Amino acid sequence: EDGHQLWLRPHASVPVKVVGPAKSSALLATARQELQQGWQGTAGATVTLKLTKDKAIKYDGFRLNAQGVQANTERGLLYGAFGLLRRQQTGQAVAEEISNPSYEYRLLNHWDNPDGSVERGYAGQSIFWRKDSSFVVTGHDRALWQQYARANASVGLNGAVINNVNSSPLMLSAAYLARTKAIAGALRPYGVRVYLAVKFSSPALLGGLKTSDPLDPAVIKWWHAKVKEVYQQIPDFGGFVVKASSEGQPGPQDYGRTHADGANLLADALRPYGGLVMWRAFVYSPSDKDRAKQAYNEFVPLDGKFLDNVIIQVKNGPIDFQPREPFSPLFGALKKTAVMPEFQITQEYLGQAIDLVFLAPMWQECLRSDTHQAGPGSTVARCTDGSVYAQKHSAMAGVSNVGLDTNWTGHDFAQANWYAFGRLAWNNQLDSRQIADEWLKLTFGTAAQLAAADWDAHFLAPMTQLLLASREAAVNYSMPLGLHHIMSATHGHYGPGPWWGPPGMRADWTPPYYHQAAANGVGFDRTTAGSNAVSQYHEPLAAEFNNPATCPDEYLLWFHHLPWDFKMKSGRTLWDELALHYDHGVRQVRQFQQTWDAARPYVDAERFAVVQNKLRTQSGNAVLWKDACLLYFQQFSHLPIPAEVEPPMHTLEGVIANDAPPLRRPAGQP
Ligand code: BDP
Repeated sequence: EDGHQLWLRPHASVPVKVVGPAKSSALLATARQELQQGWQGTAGATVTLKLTKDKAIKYDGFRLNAQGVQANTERGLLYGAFGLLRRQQTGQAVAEEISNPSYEYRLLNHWDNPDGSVERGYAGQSIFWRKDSSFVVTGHDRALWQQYARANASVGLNGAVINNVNSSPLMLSAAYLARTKAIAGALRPYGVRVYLAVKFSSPALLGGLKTSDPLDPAVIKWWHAKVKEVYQQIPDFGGFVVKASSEGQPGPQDYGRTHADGANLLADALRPYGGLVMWRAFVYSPSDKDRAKQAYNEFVPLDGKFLDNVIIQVKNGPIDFQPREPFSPLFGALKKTAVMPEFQITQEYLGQAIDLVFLAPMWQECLRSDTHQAGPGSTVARCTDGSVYAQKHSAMAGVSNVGLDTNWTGHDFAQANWYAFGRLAWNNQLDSRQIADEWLKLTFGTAAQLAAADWDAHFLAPMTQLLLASREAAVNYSMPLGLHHIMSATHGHYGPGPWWGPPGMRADWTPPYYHQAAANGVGFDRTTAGSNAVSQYHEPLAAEFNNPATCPDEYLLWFHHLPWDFKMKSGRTLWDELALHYDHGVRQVRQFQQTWDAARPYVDAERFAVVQNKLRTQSGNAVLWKDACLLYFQQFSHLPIPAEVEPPMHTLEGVIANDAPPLRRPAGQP
């Protein structure tokens, strides 16, 4: 059991007769095949796939009933087939129901580079690109892409951006477009469209033009011709994702133009073909006093200036995929522009492929946050799915954790995050508990186990608890009470680094900028007396966040700089509370180890051993975080670590020495 089958493990199926529309297509063939190889219902039953024009069905949604699946699109029939099978495999009754996706476009973003490496990838090299790229597409490539597409389709994902947002202009060259076309061909039968991340300066870098100024006629002509070339190769191409004027990437601002000028140039070229522009709002410059405010400041004045096939892609929080951030204030604030959430499935800041962290609760927290922008109930989910503001298109993106590793995601349990992302993009109201329950059943449960009396009590229930608690545990042992961005960059964002900051490094890339620890306290003052980032939130949130007495503990040090002896809602001091949170995180991971050990009889030996080992490393990581952060902050607080807290097993000097960049010795020397 190497995990390669994901949540789609083969089940002993019974015969079924699938009756479909007269016309044949690759998508319909896929739907039929899935039903035939996975059917668990009545043996010999007839399932009808029917294309309809049903107003109650939205986008690629479907209607299920005893007769089969009805949908307005072929994709809908495929999703209905998978929906039916999932209900059978997880023991849910199939009742008459309509299932509509919350978002029209549900995409993975792959941060894959043309040389086959994956930025922030922890599961091996890219499944799409290879360093040796002779551009030969092998049978193995195609098979893998198809398995990948099938997994996406099974959870309703319908798009894949197959290269890094830190994009290479090469992606739009003929050789790369040819491979992109081959990838598109493998994904198409599963309803997954390909998209590309493009570099804004491609006209100059690839096209040899003197400029990439979005208002320059030659540049406009170049993009129109390029887009035409792309659609000649890939008629159902999805569109472009752009990271512009951010972290060294070129953008319209290099030419004195706005994000709207840049996005609209591309949108205009894509529009005749039905293509989209997903323009990222992850922008910040080294100069500003509070990085958390920058995206809002840049984009709110442009509201209404974007063409209707532009969607602004906004990370869940205002900084950068931290273990916990309040929602980005752009959600709900852009009222005349389509906005889509971007989540990070790959666990850059949440333990990578080592720590077991189920991210559905984190995404649910963001989606359910009430922005109040159009009155109470204007949640992030509703502000982005078209319920609150009329927007032509809606979408959600997740930065993928997939690589060439046999189990796809590095950690067997990281598969759950891929699964969860797809399920939430389909239904942004879905509860994390249900997602955990489904995934565990599909990934670990055999038919016999699902039927056995002890499986629920001894495996499913404790493991569901573990999954649901795992994200809060990670917050507790790494960045509790609103702390953020205090990881070390020495080891690629894994592990603590509140001290981190090589000489000359820009301040907003270093932890001390974010935690502001000093003798007088800790935390980033974003109140009206500080950076005033609170004012970017709609009332009553601005007032609630602004006051430490009403600000939720989860966001306390995000919005406030408070003295070490600040009295918390619990009655304890801030220092004690911080120490207890770190300690609690460590204890939670130890509990996870015990839960997993007790699950041994219900898990195959292979996956059991791998996960057990990873939990051991995670446990050590949690202790390291706790010790490092408490000892580091203690230098400023000068307060004793509370007696209930496990005493540090590291020294601060030791941890910092270990965080130094690896020694580089000349080759051939010891
Ligand atoms: C940061 C990552 C960086 C990405 C960036 C982005 O560290 O590798 O390029 O996000 O989203 O979190 O553009």
